[in-house]
Amino acid sequence: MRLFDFNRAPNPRRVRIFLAEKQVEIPRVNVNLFRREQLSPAFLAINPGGTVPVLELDDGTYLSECLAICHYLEAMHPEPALFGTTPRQQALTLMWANIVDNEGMSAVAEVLRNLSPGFGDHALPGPLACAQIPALIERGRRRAEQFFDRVGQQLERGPWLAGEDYSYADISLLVTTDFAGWVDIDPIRTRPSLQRWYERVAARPAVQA
Ligand SMILES: N[C@@H](CCC(=O)N[C@@H](CS)C(=O)NCC(=O)O)C(=O)O
Repeated sequence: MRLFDFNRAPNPRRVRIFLAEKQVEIPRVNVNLFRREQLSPAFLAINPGGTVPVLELDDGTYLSECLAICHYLEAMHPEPALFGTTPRQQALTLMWANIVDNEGMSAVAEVLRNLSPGFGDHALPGPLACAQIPALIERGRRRAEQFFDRVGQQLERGPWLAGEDYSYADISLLVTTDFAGWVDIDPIRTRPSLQRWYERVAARPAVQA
């Protein structure tokens, strides 16, 4: 098993934190996104989507998408449970994980990818050349603020995003919250519940991964 990774990128960080919580180590292959190695023919043969992380299984299967990778790792290493242990907790974890991806991570990425000169002809991940649209910067900021309001409200109801237990959804939210800092969004400053949650998660050694 090998993990195709890039240590500066937020999405692979979700898998690295997940592995650290499980205290599992696997070999890593560095794919340098700054040099666009993800768009090389060799890497596109592994993941036509041109993104990291990718988990290579021993039978040669390649898994992309953090959610699928972490779900697989959970099945292989059930302790500690990070996707819930009851049908209700499992469903809530997936629900919030999806909300974080669709509303949070994608909003912050929308800002960064339409703002940063490094993404000039590459405003969407993948092999398709794609120009930036400056109007999406402000739209992304508004989407991100709305997302952080939503998770802030959820965290007023309980300690962790998906309910009683720390889960994959919290890992995803932590990575998204830190990622927001890349575009000068500070979600915790004005949201006390998010700030309290952030302090709890940031104290976990695994988040250094
Ligand atoms: N939905 C994917 C997103 C993966 C993704 O977007 N990864 C970024 C790094 S954070 C990437 O590889 N970008 C490549 C690019 O921008 O070309 C997942 O969950 O793994």
